Amino acid sequence: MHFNGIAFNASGPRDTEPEELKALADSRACAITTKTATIKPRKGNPKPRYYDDGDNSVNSMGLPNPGYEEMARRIKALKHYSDKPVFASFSGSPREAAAITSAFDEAGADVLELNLSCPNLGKGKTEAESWLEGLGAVEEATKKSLAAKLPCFLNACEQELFCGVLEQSRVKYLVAVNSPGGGLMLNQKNEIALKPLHGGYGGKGIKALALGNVFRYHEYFGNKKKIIGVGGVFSGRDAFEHLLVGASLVEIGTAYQIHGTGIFTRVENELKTELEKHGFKSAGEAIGKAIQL
Ligand code: RRO
Repeated sequence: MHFNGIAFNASGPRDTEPEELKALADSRACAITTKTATIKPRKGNPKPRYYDDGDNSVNSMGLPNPGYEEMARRIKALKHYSDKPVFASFSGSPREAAAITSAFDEAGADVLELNLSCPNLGKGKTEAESWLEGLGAVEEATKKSLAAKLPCFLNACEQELFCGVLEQSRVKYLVAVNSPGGGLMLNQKNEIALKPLHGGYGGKGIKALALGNVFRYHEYFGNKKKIIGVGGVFSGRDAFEHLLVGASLVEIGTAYQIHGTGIFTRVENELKTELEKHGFKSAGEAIGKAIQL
């Protein structure tokens, strides 16, 4: 699989409708992630369900999506239009996950991305056992590369428990991190910005947590897994920091929602300058090169 760059979109913002996927294909994004799909179509939560202040966001989308059968048709059309790698995100019980995996595999998706870390579902499945089951079902359903969209861990013990599960699986891409749940923002009118009150928190404020998670995965797995850093990437410097702690690719969520596809051009251009400034000949050379005091 070839990535013509290091930055692409995180699952969630502007990646459901055919015209949004086409815009990603036409952009500098080096791959395309599709919105997490479920077995049945979902309307999602009541609006307002997204809010940002230019730096940070909260969302309580509630997994709105057209269902996996329609998403498979959109992935197929996207693969006819573009040769960029497509990461097809999905969520569900092990049985549902297996059915969705087969459909997305057949539609031409390059990487099957299991999302069991949505902060806005009643039972946010962040237990290691549910991952074991889900990954097992997905592994049986496809021979293609697998990715896991991981929750934002706040402590090392819990993250290491998951590392044990991931070690037993053939997941190749660790996508870290999903939005930590329980965020709340107020708008300028002093209103709680989201109808469901709380939501997943994204943007500049989670960069430190994302870097912390990426660093631990890199310490644990070295080169055995590829880490995709997600959280607070607005600039080339942010992407560079993700590389330094161990990511080999980065995904952009809140900044893509706010700035549109131009963010990928900006991050790639600024990263080039940043790498040169610090004496790295390529992005690959910078991976895991953070200096420890
Ligand atoms: O749709 C959502 O509410 C959502 C999902 Br599936 C997710 O994985 N992460 C997020 O912040 N929102």
